Amino acid sequence: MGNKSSLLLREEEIAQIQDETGFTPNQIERLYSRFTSLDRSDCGTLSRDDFLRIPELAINPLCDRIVHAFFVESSDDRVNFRQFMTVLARFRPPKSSGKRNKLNSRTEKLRFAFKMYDLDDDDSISRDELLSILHMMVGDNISQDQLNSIAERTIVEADQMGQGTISFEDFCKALERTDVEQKMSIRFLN
Ligand SMILES: [Ca+2]
Repeated sequence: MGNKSSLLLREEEIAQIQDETGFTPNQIERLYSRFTSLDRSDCGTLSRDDFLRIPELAINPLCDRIVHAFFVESSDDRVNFRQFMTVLARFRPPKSSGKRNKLNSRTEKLRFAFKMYDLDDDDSISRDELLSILHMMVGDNISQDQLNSIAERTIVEADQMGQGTISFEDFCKALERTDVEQKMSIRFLN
């Protein structure tokens, strides 16, 4: 049930979120209506289960990791609208409408992608972490031996320090020629 009117965004909240994320007020209101439709219990926050009701997300093989990214800064396993917008801000195209903002810079996009791989949050990607992400992406379509050799080769190619793991610097270097800004952008309607 809940009282829908208490869930309306106030103007100062819109201004604050606009300032923090660079989204336009119009985009913020549209995303807020998406947010409230996912919030089945009308409590102003989302649970992991609420996220799983986004069909595009539920079919993504990296769904768990993506959902996890929304909860990194949450202490109680719930995500409020501002936290939700801060994560989405990383997917704004670099030259989108709205204010300039550092959240959608190349470095922030790379940092976000890096964290998807770094399952134990120790700031490096180990061979096992790489393997488990590869496994999530391809499922059983590729044999374990082939996955092992892909992981091995990726580490050898990316690892500049010879530590057998991929640091954030290695990761950026390996993706130097990749158009991360485009690949990690979502067009949000204005
Ligand atoms: Ca790690």
